[in-house]
Amino acid sequence: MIKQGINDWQFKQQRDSIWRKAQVPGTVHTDLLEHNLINDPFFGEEEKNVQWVDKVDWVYKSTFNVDSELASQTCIDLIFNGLDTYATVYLNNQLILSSDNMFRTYKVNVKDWINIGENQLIIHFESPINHDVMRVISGGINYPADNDDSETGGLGDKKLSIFARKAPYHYGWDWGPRLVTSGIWKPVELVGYSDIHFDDIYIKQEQLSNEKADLVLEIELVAIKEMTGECVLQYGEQTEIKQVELKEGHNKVTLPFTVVNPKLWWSRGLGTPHRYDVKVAFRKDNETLLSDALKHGIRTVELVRDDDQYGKSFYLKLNGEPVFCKGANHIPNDSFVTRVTKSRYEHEIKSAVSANMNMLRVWGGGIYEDDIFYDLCDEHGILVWQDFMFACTMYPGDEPFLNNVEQEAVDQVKRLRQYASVVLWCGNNEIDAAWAEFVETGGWGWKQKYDALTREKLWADYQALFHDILDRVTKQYVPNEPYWPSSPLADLTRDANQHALGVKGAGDVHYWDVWHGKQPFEAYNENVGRFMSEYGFQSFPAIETVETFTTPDDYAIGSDVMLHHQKNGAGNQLIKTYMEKYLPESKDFTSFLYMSQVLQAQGIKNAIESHRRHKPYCMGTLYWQMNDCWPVASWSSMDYFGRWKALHYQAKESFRDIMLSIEEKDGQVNVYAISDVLNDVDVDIRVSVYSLDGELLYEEVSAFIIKANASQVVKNYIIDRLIGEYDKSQVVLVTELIKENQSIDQKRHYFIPTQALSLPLAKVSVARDKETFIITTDQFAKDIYLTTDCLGYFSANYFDLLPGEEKVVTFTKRDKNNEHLIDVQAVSMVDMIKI
Ligand code: BMA
Repeated sequence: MIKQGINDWQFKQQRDSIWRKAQVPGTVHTDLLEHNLINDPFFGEEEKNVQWVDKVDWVYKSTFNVDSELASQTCIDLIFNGLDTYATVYLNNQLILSSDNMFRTYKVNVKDWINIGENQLIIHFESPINHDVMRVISGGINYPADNDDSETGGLGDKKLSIFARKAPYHYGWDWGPRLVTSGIWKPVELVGYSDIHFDDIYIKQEQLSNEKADLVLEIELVAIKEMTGECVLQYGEQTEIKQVELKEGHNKVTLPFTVVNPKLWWSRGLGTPHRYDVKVAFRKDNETLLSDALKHGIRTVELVRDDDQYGKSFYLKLNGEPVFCKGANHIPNDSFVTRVTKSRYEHEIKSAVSANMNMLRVWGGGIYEDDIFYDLCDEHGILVWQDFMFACTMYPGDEPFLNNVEQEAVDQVKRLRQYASVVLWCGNNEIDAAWAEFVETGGWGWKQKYDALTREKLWADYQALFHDILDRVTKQYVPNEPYWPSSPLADLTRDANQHALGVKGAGDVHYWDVWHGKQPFEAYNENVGRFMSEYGFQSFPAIETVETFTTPDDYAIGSDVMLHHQKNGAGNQLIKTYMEKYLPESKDFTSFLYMSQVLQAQGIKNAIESHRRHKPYCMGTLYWQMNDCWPVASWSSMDYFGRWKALHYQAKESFRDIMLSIEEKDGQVNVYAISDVLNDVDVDIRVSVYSLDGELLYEEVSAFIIKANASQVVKNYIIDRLIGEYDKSQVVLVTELIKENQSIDQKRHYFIPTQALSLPLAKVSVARDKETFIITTDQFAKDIYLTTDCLGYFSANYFDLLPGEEKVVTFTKRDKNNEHLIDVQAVSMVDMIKI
């Protein structure tokens, strides 16, 4: 087999004559930016000035040489791993492909058109807007895609994102700009062969027990002519060989084998994410004609939905063990995904691991992620909830569209099923609940906008897509893995019980009554479902991030530029309203950014810990959202540059595998011990009350056995008795978990909102001891904020200290080779407020 990448590219606007150098993989926008033909769309309000880019056609061309060895192969496939989106492809003036789906892989045998020596490949990208606009203008249905920012795109209310099999968020979202890209977003390559070629390699799992794993290697291969030979599988230390007779054309070879005493793949926290090294080869007469290598994790996964006293359970069993899923929703890391380097993915997944997560949901309004992402999830034991790319609107149901989606699903499932981390396939984001077919008054008011016939059609189209096609494809290609048609969804009853309207005792829940519904943070305590797959609260990124898209003149939350980087219309007002309720008033713009992060962290702490306290009733908590695709005010815990917000540090504390959580209810505090590990653990629990001056007022240490994989109340106090004559506003409850003389968790609780605390003028000090920093304070300090001039993250940040306490923190640099000695600064909330 001979492989050759097509690398030297040029691009131009269709009607222009000047060709310019292009980057492939890439997008038109990033190429224009490279040549200074547009300003950075992330700066200021520049997004508005680049809206013309998606209304014109673009052409990419590459002139490349093919040597006689490649040209003489019997079959020469030209493989397009990702064309965004409406592309017409010519090889040496011969039309070879018309494509209309950025999520599909297209393969064309170009044997008849390839030349020895120079060849020319030309790809025309039709404007996705021009391509689809007629579908609305000519009396078609105007679909309810609320996030499609057609206004900014100059299209009034015409939502076109529905028609293109292209990342929905390109058209705008409530955290993202509208940047409708075109381009070659994945590599183009030539693959020539004259004997055989692997089309697909899959290791299917049949049976798994502690003693053995029964697996089947399934290979799809193309043979140019009939031949006999042997398939050789190297699986870890073991070798399996099968004699095969191949017919000309497409063949499927299966090779069943057994791994004795298999090492299983576990998610982070439950065990090691073991993967076997696998090599698959085809040998003929002792000569290896072809070989390929991959890694494979052995695990079973089951979505358990059993009737119980509350309704129906909803949890994953990994290798037979119930897993409490902890993590966040992932969106694409950039509006221009081709800019996302391996190191950015590594930073994201390491940040998930460092924050004690074990799951990310690849949300349906973005992209099926790059292999690097899933490979990292496999490596680090991060489970993936994988949506298909459909979100927040109804979709067409014509034959060509459905066929296109079916092929997309086949391509993506076959690509992603090899990753042990991908454990759940989900049809779409929020469409079932938004439409709410079986509850007339339910949903987001979409169905009421259409006449009876259109309504019927839209729901029938929905069912064809999410209840038939995707169900069928997953059953066929991943029969042992769960498919869930929509998130959120209560059940599959085809009646009013199906929709996740409100919090129910079945299915998964997107809980937005806090934030969109303006409910207080305390509402998180009461509104817990079986699996909380979305909930969130916004904050602003840090000033260093704001500086990248503003000038100092824009430093006001209500400035045009800051408003442009806030895509949720009600967002700023919501932040202000909640802030007035919970936190003191910030003294200036930078302080407001800080305070918004503290607010977000406090809110989401409530949610996460409430969800975890409700284990095993609730078995999953994924906040909205992990990351950003540009610098913006959003629900993310990590901004566009990967800077951890206060929430990310809080998530680390609240996601600990073994931890304490304090609940205040009806004049009492309940101290919970929550464990996500599979064995009982002996600990000491220290409960103490301190005055804010640092005086110990009460202390109690008791030994305890924390039950495996459970949540339990370990201590309970009547508040009035616990704090006695002391003033509620002057004390803090500190609980600590001690294992083998090591403090493994500490949680604090104040009996009044932060806003009502009187904050003394604390002076926080930082002392360095080689690679660690020791933080102390002369007076009570709230939400101490450590900063440095280097990219990376601290082991802890936004923590409280009493005088006399010290906190030791370390810093993980993003760039390991960076020798720079970091300088750490510390401030606390009192430095941020109006006094
Ligand atoms: C959920 C998500 C996104 C959205 C977020 C915040 O509905 O699925 O569509 O960005 O809420 O509104």
